[in-house]
Amino acid sequence: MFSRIIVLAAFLVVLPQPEAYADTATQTDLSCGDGILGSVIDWGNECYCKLMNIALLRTMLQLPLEHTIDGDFDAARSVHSADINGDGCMDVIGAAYSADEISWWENLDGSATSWTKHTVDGDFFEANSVFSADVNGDGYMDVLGSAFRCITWWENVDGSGTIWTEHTVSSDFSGAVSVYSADVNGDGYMDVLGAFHYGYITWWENMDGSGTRWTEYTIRQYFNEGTSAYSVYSADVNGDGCMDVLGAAMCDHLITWWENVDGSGTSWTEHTVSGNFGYAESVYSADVNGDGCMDVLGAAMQADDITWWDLTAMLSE
Ligand SMILES: [Ca+2]
Ligand SMILES: [Ca+2]
Ligand SMILES: [Ca+2]
Ligand SMILES: [Ca+2]
Repeated sequence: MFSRIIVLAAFLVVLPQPEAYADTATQTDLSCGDGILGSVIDWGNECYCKLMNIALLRTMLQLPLEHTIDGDFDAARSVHSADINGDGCMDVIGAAYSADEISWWENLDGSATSWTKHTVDGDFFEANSVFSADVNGDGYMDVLGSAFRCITWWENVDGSGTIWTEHTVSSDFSGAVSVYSADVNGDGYMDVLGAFHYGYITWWENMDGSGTRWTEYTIRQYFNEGTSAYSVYSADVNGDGCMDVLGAAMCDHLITWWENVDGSGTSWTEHTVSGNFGYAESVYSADVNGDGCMDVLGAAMQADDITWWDLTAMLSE
């Protein structure tokens, strides 16, 4: 805060000063509107400066700016971003648990300040996770969602994001809590992954690329505490060109990755990243330290931890 005050004081001093001005050290109110360019002329409880200078000041001071996209998305549970309508502007997708809803908000001019809401599905019971990928490979971004009883994707029929056709990937399991999409077996078709509260980490092969025929493969069935899997992600963790899978198992306090042994997605070797990560709720992977190798990140609900693990070091052990 002290450094911000120094920057603010320096800015006020270098401004053109048409007339004698007040002591800037005592100026405290910069929230007023349009007026005379420059610093204060008549000192009092008001200041005078153009709005453009207020904007510049905000940039210089790096004030955090919060933008609410939707303030009435009942029990919002999951958020993701992708260019849903292909206009070059990144949009936002969300899942609302109590509203039973999957929706996306169109970023109208690309500035992320003006949004139009489009509902993908308003009757998706207990929606809890959302993601976006071009599931059927037609060039249009589709939307994936998990709800308590199913894993589903919605086809963006004409690329506008206003006409959606629902395709169920799985309705066999209760307790789906996380959905993701990647080409797990490297055949060029986007596949779907899911984590189920009752202990499953599963992926479904997109058999012909259309996203209408799926074959299920269970990567891990039941953790020690049973009701456990909470998050799933996919990346080539060990850099061998084959997509691997990561999972967080809450009740086992476990962050795990499964090595896709031959790239087919049918043979997996389990590697524990951490077995003591208090109520592991979320897992992710990225090259955090820039050494060219993928690392693992996790969020632990009970331990209040956000952690990353240097997988390069772990793999070399
Ligand atoms: Ca867009
Ligand atoms: Ca598509
Ligand atoms: Ca595939
Ligand atoms: Ca790999």
